[in-house]
Amino acid sequence: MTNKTKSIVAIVITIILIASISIGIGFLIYCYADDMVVGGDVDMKINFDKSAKSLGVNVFLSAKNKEDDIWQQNTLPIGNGMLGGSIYGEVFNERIIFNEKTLWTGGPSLKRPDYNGGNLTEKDENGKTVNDYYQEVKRLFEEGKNKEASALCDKLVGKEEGYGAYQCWGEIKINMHHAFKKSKDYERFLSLDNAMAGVSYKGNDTTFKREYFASNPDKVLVIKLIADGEEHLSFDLTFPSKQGGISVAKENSICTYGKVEDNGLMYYSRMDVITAGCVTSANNVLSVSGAKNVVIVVYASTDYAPVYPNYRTGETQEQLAERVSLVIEKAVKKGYEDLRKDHIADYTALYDRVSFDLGAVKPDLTTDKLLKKYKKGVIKPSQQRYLEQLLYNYGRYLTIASSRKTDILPSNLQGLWNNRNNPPWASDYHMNVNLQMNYWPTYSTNLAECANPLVNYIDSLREPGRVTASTYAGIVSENGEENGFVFHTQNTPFGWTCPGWDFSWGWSPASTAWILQNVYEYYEYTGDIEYLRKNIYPMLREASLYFKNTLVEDKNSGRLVTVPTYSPEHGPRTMGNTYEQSLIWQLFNDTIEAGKVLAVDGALIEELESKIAKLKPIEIGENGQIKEWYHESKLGQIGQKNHRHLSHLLGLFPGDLINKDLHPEWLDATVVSLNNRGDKSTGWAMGQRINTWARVGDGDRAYKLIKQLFKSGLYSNMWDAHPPFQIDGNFGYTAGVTEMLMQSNLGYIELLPSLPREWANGKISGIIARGNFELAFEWKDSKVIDLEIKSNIGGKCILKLGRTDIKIMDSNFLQVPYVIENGKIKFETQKGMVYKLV
Ligand code: FUC
Ligand code: CA
Repeated sequence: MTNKTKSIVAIVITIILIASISIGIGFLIYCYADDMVVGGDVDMKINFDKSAKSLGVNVFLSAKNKEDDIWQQNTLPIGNGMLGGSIYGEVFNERIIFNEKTLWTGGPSLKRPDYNGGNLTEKDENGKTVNDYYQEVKRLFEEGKNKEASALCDKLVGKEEGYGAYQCWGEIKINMHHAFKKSKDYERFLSLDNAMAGVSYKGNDTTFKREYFASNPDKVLVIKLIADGEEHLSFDLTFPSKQGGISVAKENSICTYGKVEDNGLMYYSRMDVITAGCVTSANNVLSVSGAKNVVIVVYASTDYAPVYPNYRTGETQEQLAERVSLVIEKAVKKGYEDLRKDHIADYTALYDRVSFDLGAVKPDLTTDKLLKKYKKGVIKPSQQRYLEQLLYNYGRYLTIASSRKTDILPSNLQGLWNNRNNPPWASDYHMNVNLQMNYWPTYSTNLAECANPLVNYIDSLREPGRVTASTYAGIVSENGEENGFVFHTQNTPFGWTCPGWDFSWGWSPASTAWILQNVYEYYEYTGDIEYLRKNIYPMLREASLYFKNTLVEDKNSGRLVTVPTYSPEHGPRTMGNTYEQSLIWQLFNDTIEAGKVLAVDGALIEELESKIAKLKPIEIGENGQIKEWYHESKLGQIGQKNHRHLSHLLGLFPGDLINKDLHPEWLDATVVSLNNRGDKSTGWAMGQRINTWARVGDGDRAYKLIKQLFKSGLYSNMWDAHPPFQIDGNFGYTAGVTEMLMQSNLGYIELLPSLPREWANGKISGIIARGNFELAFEWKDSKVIDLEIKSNIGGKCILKLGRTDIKIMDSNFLQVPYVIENGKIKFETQKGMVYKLV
């Protein structure tokens, strides 16, 4: 190298060095000179600058079908519990997929006169009933003939015919006759603050705006279109059914109706247009022209009723039409402004109960772009906190949109949004984690009434569940005497309670015990004793009877077990396993607790107490793990490593069996097992991991999973990707974050049990602890600095704060006496009083 080249090289290297250092410093400044403020008021909005069709899709999370991908990744959901829409926001050919929660195939039908919830009641070609096989499987396991017993389990299945699927109702289509070819300044958003969605764009100097919402008080879905400028609105409106129904346009209404081909379920929808512009109708089309603003109101219903065994209201087509029309006419009369006002008041009454603040600042980027930055790891902390807050609030938004107090069905695998007639897993009610997860955040985030449809749905499964208990397990309830009901992995609105058509995913009596934990939590959080007495306890009692009656003694271990058992969805079939034993333990535990609160069933409670002691769900294996099967010794010897289900760890979350107070060694073993299951999973399995690590008390690990979820588990519309879209993961996240900030399942309230380093400063208010204490607190440098507790029903409050140097003042500024026991603060509260800790 000549001297000249040497010096050029040196100069180039120096320039590169200086450049990279400044880029580095620049990036650091960009990241950390970030104006995070706890206490700011930040709009919670999912927004895009493109319509669903124009926004790209994530190929890694793809459904492999373009149409499905555009829908599941990019549309924006609105809902009022019973019905909803997913909005594309197309400028020229607007589409809104319309859904109503009861529109299902399957169940009773003229085609299936013998429909009975899928139970196999006939004898098979060997002249045997499923109960014969059940008894044989039990005997073989008892005799230690595991191979024969396992093979015979395949006989313990249900039918497939008549299962059905949640259906897509149809599509609201608005074909605009714009005088321009291209629009500008496009925006599409969903505001979580008031449950309003919107689209706006400009064309020929006119601003076009649309607003969309689904009102719970008025039951209708509403769309308003506005043209602000020279141009007018002119478009064709149709509402084709996805069920082949007839659509008739007349004056300013379109009525779409028919019967579901498979089961004769009647459906009827009516859509009315209100405008000062001109409306004409022909066939199935309403044509609007010369309008400055147009309001579209939609309502729909079916003749489904959640009543065994017919599941129909008994209405005639005319009565159904009249019921739907009355709702529409009332809404039309009320007018847009009042509909909107009442909708927002109704929604915010629920949504505003909780506010969560990690110091986010409203970013000036669209949601898809923010998510991309999060994925690439180049997002500012204030923007990252924004997305984390947004996803938290979204879980609450989606709960309010898909499960309201008076709904006749709970939210399903997709909440209530569905673009096809053969959705994944029929978009049904899955109970080996999914429906449970849908309702994990409901109580703690102050939405207890949104769980009423769940409690009622489980109640509605008791009658058909008795048929399953007797058909398979020979547990007969007769002459008004209840001996037990049961259902398995998957359910429908038509009392489908039999095991699935394949044992390896379909057999799961423990699902019954599991979902009853969600039901019992209604009481734990609200403290509503009358509701416990009338609605909840009868279910707990009857399910406990089923398990009490099916438990047998395992001669080898002396343990009381159910037979056969299967840990979802891997490993061998055995006599008892940790999954089933833990869930029965929880059910007995809750039944005993409830029985004592109500002072009823003394003898039964005593019997359950003697049985619960013999369940012995937890054993620790050679590698210090929680065994999933009792014959497991080394970790990983049985089953699939990294399996998504955490079935043997349910005693920790959502259960009360494994905890740091009573059995720290079990908690340690849970950590070994959790590590073995790994941090890489998808959809709900990430949600479950976040909650479980939160219960372990490891906030940094829970946060690592949150980051992973943001990087690989969300679509642009922030729906959770299993993939495909499955809503449980959204609810799992919201529950998990709450669990990181507050836990209350061990008889006391613990604040910040799993706070990650990244969330060192923050504020949350309105969340609920068991015992119905409403909490508002702020933390700084990972320590609680401010706490207010509202006692909604009175009673003793026990607190674990991490500090005891406090003073308690009530709303009358009087100092409240307290005692300290084992580092916990205990004081008596009065109903309605707010306590301030200083
Ligand atoms: C359970 C899970 C599946 C899926 C299905 C709906 O069976 O194991 O992953 O989420 O539910
Ligand atoms: Ca409990």
